[in-house]
Amino acid sequence: MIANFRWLSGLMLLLALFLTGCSDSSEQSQTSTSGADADAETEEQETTTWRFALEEVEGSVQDAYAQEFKKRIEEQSEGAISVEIYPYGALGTSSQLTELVQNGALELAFASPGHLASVIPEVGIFTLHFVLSDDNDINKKILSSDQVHEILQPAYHEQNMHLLSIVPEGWMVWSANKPLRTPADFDNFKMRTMTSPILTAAYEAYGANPTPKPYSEVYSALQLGEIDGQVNPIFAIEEMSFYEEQDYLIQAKHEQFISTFLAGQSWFQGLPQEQQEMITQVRNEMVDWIYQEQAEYNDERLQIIKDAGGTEVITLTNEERQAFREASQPVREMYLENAGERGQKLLDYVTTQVEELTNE
Ligand code: 6CS
Repeated sequence: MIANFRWLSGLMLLLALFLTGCSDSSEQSQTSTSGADADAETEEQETTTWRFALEEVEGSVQDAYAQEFKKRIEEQSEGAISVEIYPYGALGTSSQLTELVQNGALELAFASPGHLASVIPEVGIFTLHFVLSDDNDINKKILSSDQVHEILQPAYHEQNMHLLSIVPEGWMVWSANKPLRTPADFDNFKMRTMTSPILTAAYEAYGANPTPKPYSEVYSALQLGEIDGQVNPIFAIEEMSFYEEQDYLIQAKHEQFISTFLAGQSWFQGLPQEQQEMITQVRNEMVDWIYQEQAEYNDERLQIIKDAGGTEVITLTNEERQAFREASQPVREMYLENAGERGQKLLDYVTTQVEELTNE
């Protein structure tokens, strides 16, 4: 777990980020002198650093994405750009990372709708249950489409952020201290959720008692019995050791965990055209890559949990899922109240596409 001292060092790092401001090393070396020092500095001046913060620890799906992005950008820029990755715990909570990007203290970050919908209600669509397809090939086509990006982009721009990619991280799985097979099983169940109100409404619809908390507090809340369960993709349940504190994992395929990869809008707009194009090209080329990679991560980690023993894995039948599907429908109204016309357009587009692509 992320110990307090890591948060303290994170705070110090944050302070340093604010004090140094833009990461372009040329800005920091204006007092160059002569000789070998000057040569070394000239070399240093040619490298620009892009800081990329994650909501997850090393070894996670976000880390895999960031490492691959870093490799591709550094290769394509032939060393002119260096991508520095800050895993979860180095800087702050998801909401704090979003603020850092908005303020220009960070260039790149992940921001998951489960937290981000508090700032951009439109992305709350990705926390609604049973909206996306059961088939991830269909979800890939929809989520990487220009249409979805074009609907969402103005909402990101209004918050001084630029949406780069919508990244899947696997099916959400409930971990619990009892089997959860019907909405009635959720009655008063203390379910830890991410912090957006749209997400908490999704669990209120089942009769649960949603308990929003930052990611870093989930393990101790389970240990102390402050919550009865939580929901995350399998890879996260394994790497954050949540399964050690829970007796059941329930696969309802009710929601795909989606994150969004974003940049500061002012920063992105200020980049030279060729660098903007390089980012767009790399993110396009990584769509197939991340869908495959996350599936492998989740399969491997499920096996680790099964091998460890002590956790029963339950997969809901289609009939059992149907009861949750029906109970989840009223939450769409709340989403639309929050997300307005743009939310309506997005929900209409996604649901129509799911239907059309399923019937193809
Ligand atoms: O549950 C959460 O808060 C987090 N879960 C994952 C898998 N990624 C980031 C997010 O903050």
